[in-house]
Amino acid sequence: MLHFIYRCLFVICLLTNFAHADDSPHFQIGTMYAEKIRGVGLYAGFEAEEILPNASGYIDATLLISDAYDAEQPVFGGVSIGLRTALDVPLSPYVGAGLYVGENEKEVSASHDKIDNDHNGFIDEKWETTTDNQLMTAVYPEVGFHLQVGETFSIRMMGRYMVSSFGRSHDDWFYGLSFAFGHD
Ligand SMILES: [Ca+2]
Ligand SMILES: [Ca+2]
Repeated sequence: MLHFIYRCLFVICLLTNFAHADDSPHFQIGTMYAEKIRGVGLYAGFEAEEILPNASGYIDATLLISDAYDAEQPVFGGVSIGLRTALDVPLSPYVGAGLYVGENEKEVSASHDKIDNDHNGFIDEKWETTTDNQLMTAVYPEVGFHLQVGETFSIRMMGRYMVSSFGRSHDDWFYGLSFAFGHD
């Protein structure tokens, strides 16, 4: 799990440098929930304004947890990137779209891979295991409201319909709330 997080932080650092030029990106943190697949999402990252005219872009390190994705290892760690419309008014509806790429991590049997996985000098003992990662990607449209509170703080309420690479029975609406900090 840690290497997911390191990888995500690395990507965020890249974006922070990239987006540093004019407007400093806003730090955002959020949570979301999907009823049908009993999914929970947690994310943190940066949103940069005016990546395109009247549009902001963001990148978040994102954990998605649902036993509909994987009953044994339901925690997927990854990255979300996306774009949202942005109007310079205190309360505004917005639309957006994004992409999620993540993976889980599971221990699987490694008794037939011709590798000494536990480094004890004997190859393919029956208890040897190795780590396997299952990749999931999802694309999503997003709709919601953005509320600017003062100069440095904003709240976003949103729904995103996550269309999963695992198939249509894994698709669901995630409803979320996020908070962003930073100057315009
Ligand atoms: Ca061994
Ligand atoms: Ca082995």
